[in-house]
Amino acid sequence: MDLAGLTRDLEALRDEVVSAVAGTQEVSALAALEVDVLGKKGRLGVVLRGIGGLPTDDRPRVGAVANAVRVAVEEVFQARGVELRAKELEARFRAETVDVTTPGRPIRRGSLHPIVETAGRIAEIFSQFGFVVHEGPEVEDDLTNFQMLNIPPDHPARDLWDTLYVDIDGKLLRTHTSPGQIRVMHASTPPIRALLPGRCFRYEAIDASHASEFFQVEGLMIDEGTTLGDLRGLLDQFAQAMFGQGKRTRFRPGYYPFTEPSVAFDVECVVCGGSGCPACSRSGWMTILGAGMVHPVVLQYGGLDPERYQGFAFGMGVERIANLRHSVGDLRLYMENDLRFLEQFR
Ligand code: 2NL
Repeated sequence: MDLAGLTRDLEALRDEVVSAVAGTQEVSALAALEVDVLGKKGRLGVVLRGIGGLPTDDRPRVGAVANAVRVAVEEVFQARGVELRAKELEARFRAETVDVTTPGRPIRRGSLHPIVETAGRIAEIFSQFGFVVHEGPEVEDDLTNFQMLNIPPDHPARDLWDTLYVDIDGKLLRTHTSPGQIRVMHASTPPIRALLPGRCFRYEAIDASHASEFFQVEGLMIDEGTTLGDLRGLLDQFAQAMFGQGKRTRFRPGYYPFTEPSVAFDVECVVCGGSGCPACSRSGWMTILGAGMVHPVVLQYGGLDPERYQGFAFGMGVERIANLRHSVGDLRLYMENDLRFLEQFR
């Protein structure tokens, strides 16, 4: 190969590479082409190895041409590289664009079960009168669930509570939250203002108004000189807060072994306002809870001196209160977890 031939080859290679570079569309293709031309075993190198066969005098001139070709080729690679990288970045930006104005996917929100919500509202009202929420165990012993509440073994009053027994140490499922109140009495000194919400259990034939599990909220207040009038005033305030200002209330005589005297507390019918309707069996009144002055024997069992302290207690079924609040007619609905029912309380 002579000087003119090599020069021609170099320039032909340059022209070919320049148009090939211009035709590349991707950074990866450009990089492959660059290795093919400028790499260690690349085509420029192959041509340059021909210089060794030239007469020594010709070598500097071909060397200069070769250098100029290398510089020109490197420049087009560099320039096309800048173009292609910019193009690919632009395409990526377009593909990865986030539309920040797209509305978010809705999150399915849960809500409180109507029984939990009602128990919470009851606790909120009594907490405004200084009552503190306590909890007791669901599995109780006979002593705390019955005997300390003045319900001795084999006493006919036991028939008021059909009990579910647990197969260990004569334990049972609490039939009311009262044993929790006994525990509070043992753990505190008066003045006591305690509120006990919780799940209770009874052996029942199930229907619209009887369940084997239900929620109760019980309250207990003990101090020196506490009277039935204090109970009446407190419950009256509760009824107004729960069912509306101006509602009339009344006490009727009742019976519980753990209170003496015992009363039923009625509120003017929330449906008819007292004129009489099917909801109140035409009486104009609805019984919302039972209450009374804590029996002296129960105070003694609770470790308190009945000569010094008096107290009252009350208990209500949360399902019953929720039924009145939401006009629900069947207690079983609270346990079926049918979303068509539950979603009405969101
Ligand atoms: C009802 C009636 C009541 C009590 C619960 C109580 C607790 C102690 C002492 C005395 Cl430690 N009494 N609790 C008193 C009267 C009524 O509940 O029908 N509940 C659903």
